[in-house]
Amino acid sequence: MGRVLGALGGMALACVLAAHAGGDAAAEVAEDVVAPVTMDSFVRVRGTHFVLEGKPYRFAGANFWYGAYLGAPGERGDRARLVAELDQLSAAGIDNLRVLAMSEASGFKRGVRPAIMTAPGQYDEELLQGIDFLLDEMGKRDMKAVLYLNNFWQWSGGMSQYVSWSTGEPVSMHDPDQTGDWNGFMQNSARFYAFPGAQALYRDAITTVITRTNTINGKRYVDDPTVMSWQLANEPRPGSDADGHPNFPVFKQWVHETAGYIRGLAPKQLVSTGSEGAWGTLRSDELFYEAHDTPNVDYLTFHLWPSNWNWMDHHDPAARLASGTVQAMDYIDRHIGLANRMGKPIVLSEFGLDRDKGAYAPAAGTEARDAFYRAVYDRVYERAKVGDAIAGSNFWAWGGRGRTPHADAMWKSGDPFTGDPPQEAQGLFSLFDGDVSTLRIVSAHARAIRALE
Ligand code: IFL
Repeated sequence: MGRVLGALGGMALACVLAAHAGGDAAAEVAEDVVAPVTMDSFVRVRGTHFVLEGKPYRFAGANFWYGAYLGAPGERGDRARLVAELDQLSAAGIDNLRVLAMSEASGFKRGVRPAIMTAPGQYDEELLQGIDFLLDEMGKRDMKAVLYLNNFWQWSGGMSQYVSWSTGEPVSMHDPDQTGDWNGFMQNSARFYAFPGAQALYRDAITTVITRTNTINGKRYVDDPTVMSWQLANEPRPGSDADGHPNFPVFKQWVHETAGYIRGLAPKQLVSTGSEGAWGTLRSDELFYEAHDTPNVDYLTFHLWPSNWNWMDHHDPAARLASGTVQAMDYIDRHIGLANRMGKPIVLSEFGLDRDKGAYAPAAGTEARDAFYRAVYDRVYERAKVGDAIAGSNFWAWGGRGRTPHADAMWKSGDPFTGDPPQEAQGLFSLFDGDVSTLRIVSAHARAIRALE
């Protein structure tokens, strides 16, 4: 359906999709002109750019960490919500979604429940079917998926849970939501890179997902052009800034070997790390560069978190908006410079800011956030326009119609999902379905970046 829909504008696209979902005559026509899957159908790297169907591929995307959870069958997921939100995203011009594709059952206070890996080497088939459904629906809308296969942070179990399985130590010993010790948590999470048992289990998880055949459409994941890229993890770090330096060599080796392993399984698709950039690599541009300077990593990623990094204030993002934006622009420029130097594309695969006055409610204003999104998109566009290595962005995060039922806004098992994972207040960085002004900014950027030659 790709080439046919590619020529249509946003609203027309939404109409065609609505018809397609209904299975009427319009859908039959669309089915008749399905383009054959060739290597051109996969996003590939050419120099510092992506190409798709012989043309540059530049995108405006979203983070949708729980997309696969919504895709699970029956009561386990919420397929009606997922379909409606994919339609809304697609109509807004968002064609690239970054999604969690593996989670591990853990005792973390703020870990997501249920998990895809229920015990070492055991998987919840219905949650895996959630990935199937998501990919199938994304494919119908010409969307591309970036799937991450692990997490440095606690909210999906992640690396710390593999450490726990290897050592027998309960994760509660290092749970930052209980101890408040983030450095201790990070150092413990980074032990993951060096444990052979943890690596064997992680590779089992990688293999389980990547070699899967989609139960909805019969496609092998490795043959599905909907998958643009596999990411090693969400925000993998060598350890804490204070104590992580000795871990750097093993971290770098892990990047190289894991990326190579994934490439061997999925040679038609791309491999990226999921890194935050220099901020997550011991605050060093050069170490970030060094960790990614392997032919097994196809492109670079970086993240931008001005309030988390204290360049702006969580409780009043307007207060230091101007100075924080200057720092943010510098961070963007430096990373594009590193990518130009390495000769690979780079993607800003997370950025976000709080609502006005740090509120969580969808009704609260987004003036500062809108200004920040605009500044980020303008810089991405300007740099892409002159041929620099920046290829796309994914805002953090799509909250859609998710709403917290709790006064403290903290997630509890069974609650609807929002863009904010369970360790954070629901609404902190979410872009909700009714955030009209922000969505308008995203859409305008999507149109502009796609129109670049
Ligand atoms: O929720 C966080 C997520 O774990 C991430 N980066 C920053 C987000 C907002 O704090 O990957």
